Amino acid sequence: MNHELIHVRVEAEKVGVITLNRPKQLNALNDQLMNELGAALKAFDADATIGCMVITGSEKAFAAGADIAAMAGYSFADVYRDDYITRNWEQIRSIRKPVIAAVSGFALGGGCELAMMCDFIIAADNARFGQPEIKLGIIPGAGGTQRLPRAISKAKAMDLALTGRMMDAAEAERAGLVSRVVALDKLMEETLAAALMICDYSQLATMAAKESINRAFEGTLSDGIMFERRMFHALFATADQKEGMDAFVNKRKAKFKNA
Ligand code: DAK
Repeated sequence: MNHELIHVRVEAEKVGVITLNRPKQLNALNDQLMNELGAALKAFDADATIGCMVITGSEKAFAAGADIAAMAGYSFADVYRDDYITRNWEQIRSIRKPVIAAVSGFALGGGCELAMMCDFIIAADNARFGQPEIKLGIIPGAGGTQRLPRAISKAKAMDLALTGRMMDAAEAERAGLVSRVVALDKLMEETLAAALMICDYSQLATMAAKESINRAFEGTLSDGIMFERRMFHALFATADQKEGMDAFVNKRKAKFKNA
């Protein structure tokens, strides 16, 4: 597959790594980049050898938001008629395997929203998160007003979205937006170690865990618990459950077959 605005590679034959690559624009997200990202994620999701994906950017910017220059001239009629950027921003939501965001530098506006669409965020100590759209006379448009309060509380989400200020990595970790903060020069090493760990588990179980946790954000607690219970029961129909428990009982390392 040919990509111009992203780099795509496979690590250790099982982790799909996508690097956003518009360095001059701090990885500002335009239509082409989002199309390429969606296509690469879907290709990895369909590839049985891939167990986990990583999206990352540059040291200076994960992504500084949607491309403001590309958006500036649009009218309401343009964006409403064309369902502006919705069609290719939502593709990540259909990905079933785990996706980790490895964030260094700026993750602003759509960049912060893209990171939040991933399953979890590992941040470098220079990462800075924010929803500065208010400074442009708009509001977050790719889920920021919905995912941010769920991730970090209403108070902090309001603070970020209404003042447009940035939050550093330490604050983001305290607030629960990122799962861990690591030194900048260790970001990919730590993220790949997490991804490889995930790849070694049963894909059936990792997908079920992802699907179940995502349910927590979609419906009621009792529906979520019931969904989890059924997924839990269903995993007893897999060879991987037999393998995992047999390996534990016999004090050996499990070898999962995704079956
Ligand atoms: N778009 C386009 N270009 C950008 C950009 C962006 N978001 N961010 C930076 N750049 C460009 C700059 O224009 C500059 O280009 P040149 O002047 O060199 O040609 C280059 O990147 C370097 O930027 P700076 O010179 O400004 O670098 P600094 O280190 O001084 O500052 C900064 C870095 C990140 C603080 C600053 O660039 C900045 O404030 N950038 C804008 C951040 C921002 O406002 N982001 C939110 C954009 S609105 C939706 C989906 C998504 C969205 C909405 C709807 N749907 C699904 C419906 C998302 C909206 C947004 O993200």
